[in-house]
Amino acid sequence: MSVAKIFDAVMEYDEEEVAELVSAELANGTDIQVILGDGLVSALDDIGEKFSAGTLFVPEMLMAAEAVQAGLDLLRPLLAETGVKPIGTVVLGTVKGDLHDIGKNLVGMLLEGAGFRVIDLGTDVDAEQFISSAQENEADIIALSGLLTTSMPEMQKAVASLQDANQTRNLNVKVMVGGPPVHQEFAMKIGADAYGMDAPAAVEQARSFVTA
Ligand code: B1M
Repeated sequence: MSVAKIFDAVMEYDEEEVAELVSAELANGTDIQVILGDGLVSALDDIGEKFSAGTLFVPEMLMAAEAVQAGLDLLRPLLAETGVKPIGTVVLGTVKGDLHDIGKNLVGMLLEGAGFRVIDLGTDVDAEQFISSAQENEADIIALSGLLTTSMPEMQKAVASLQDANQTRNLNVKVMVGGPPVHQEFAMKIGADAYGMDAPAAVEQARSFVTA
């Protein structure tokens, strides 16, 4: 038995096997951080690299994310119990008027896998909801997802409101945007702090904000 088997089970998209192996490692007394880091997260990093290189695609990335989620479901309560500190808090949602959530969920799963606390506000989220939640949860980052062309002006509004809130409501929150109609130039134009081309890139950006 070893965490390498968990890594392999994620790479084989085998949700049940991941859950069984994680339970067995926990029963063996293996450190949770080792299960998380060497078993689950490193597999997702590998999947992310393959996705970015174009050697595997969204369905495989989703299956891998679901397999990791099966393991995370078992670890999450234990992580909370042992008081392992999250590396940061991200408020995540799909912007107002947009109901697509598969990509957002994937971003959320990878962020959780990387050790972030994720407050997922769901879909059709307006600027004030993002800001209030960031304030309540002392978030480090707001992450805006959008799939429709009409989501772009909504993102612009949300970023402008957040910049205003950073000045007037004593917030210090970074904002990143992502989704198919969005690109780096647009992100910079609307004043976002970062653009995540895909879910692994969103994790990298989020990591850079909390380690800077
Ligand atoms: Co919709 N839809 N849809 N749809 N839909 C698209 C987006 C569309 C491109 C299809 C098309 O016409 N070819 C088109 C948008 C056109 C446009 O505006 N440019 C479209 C349309 C028009 C619509 C409706 C208007 C259709 C209608 O009713 N007439 C309607 C709108 C509803 C609304 O939102 N108000 C609608 C509805 C739906 C369904 C409900 C049926 C369903 C969504 C189900 C759900 O999400 N639970 C749906 C689907 C499934 C799609 C497609 C087929 C697939 C989207 C998806 O989940 N991709 C889509 C066409 C397509 O993309 N091929 C389409 C997989 C997902 C993993 O990728 O979300 O891109 P994605 O996420 C990626 C990256 O973008 C990135 O990371 C993820 C992983 O790498 N990313 C981030 C995403 N968010 C990020 C945030 C970040 C960083 C990275 O940081 C903050």
